[in-house]
Amino acid sequence: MGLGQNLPMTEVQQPQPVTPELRAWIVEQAKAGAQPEAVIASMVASGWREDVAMAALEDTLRGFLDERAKAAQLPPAVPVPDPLPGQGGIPTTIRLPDREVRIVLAMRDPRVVVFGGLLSHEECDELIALAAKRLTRSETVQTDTGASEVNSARTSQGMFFDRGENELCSRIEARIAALIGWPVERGEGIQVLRYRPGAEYKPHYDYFDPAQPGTPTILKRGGQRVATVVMYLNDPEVGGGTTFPDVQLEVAPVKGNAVFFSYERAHPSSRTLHGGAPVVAGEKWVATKWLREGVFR
Ligand code: PD2
Ligand code: ZN
Repeated sequence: MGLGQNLPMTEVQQPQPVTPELRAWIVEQAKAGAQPEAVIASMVASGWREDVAMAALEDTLRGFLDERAKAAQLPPAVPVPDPLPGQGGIPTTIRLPDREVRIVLAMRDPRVVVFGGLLSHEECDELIALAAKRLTRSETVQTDTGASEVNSARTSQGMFFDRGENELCSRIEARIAALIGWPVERGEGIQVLRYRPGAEYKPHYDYFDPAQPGTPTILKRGGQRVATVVMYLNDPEVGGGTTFPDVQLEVAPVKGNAVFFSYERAHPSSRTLHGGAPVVAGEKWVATKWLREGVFR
């Protein structure tokens, strides 16, 4: 049976209200597995203007998904940064005020974008030199207490810069803000990690677990984390990729490159489980930037 068979008809060129019947029909198509392009094509064939059809589809499905999420007791979806907000084909490069960044890979769900040359090799070396003096065994925020603790899942050493602590951090922060369209004020300070051979970061989520008692305290400062940028500061000889087990993706740690991913819900349905694979030979250095929902002070 054709898609448009039971589609409520409308007059061409008339004002086109999105009726409850049309909404029900759109949801029915989505449940039956129809692709959005096919639904829009059916609507256009029945006399709907394409822009109106697209808006109706978007609005209806968002409402439907919000209701489903509420029923499944998922945390609310929040706006997240997106470096490639356009609907069309992806560009090969993004021109920023101070640098041209290459697009190496883009995945839609989960949203993962790999950038080539986000940092120059000199910037990587400088960041390592600044961080090296201040390394300690890595800690993670304990969401049961809100305190920072040494974590056996993370066998690296690390340190945090304050946001805007030096000219290099400010430059990198401004560049990331321009790249992903998210204000500098909504970012944490840059964290640098060093992994020696055998060190790894076991798969985890970067958002704060809403079920943990310490999370409300953590969220007072800028709200949830909504996205991560992991920047690779050197080339480990073997191992040390960033893995996304839910989608069987592994990003190679190439000096100057970076991987971005976002999570609009603080929930495993975001499919943003990720880890740092064990370093087999050589060292691995990364700088991580976490983006928050709100202003982080
Ligand atoms: O070093 C990595 O590849 C890595 C992997 C997972 C870093 C982080 N998470 C992080 O800093 O959150
Ligand atoms: Zn992480």
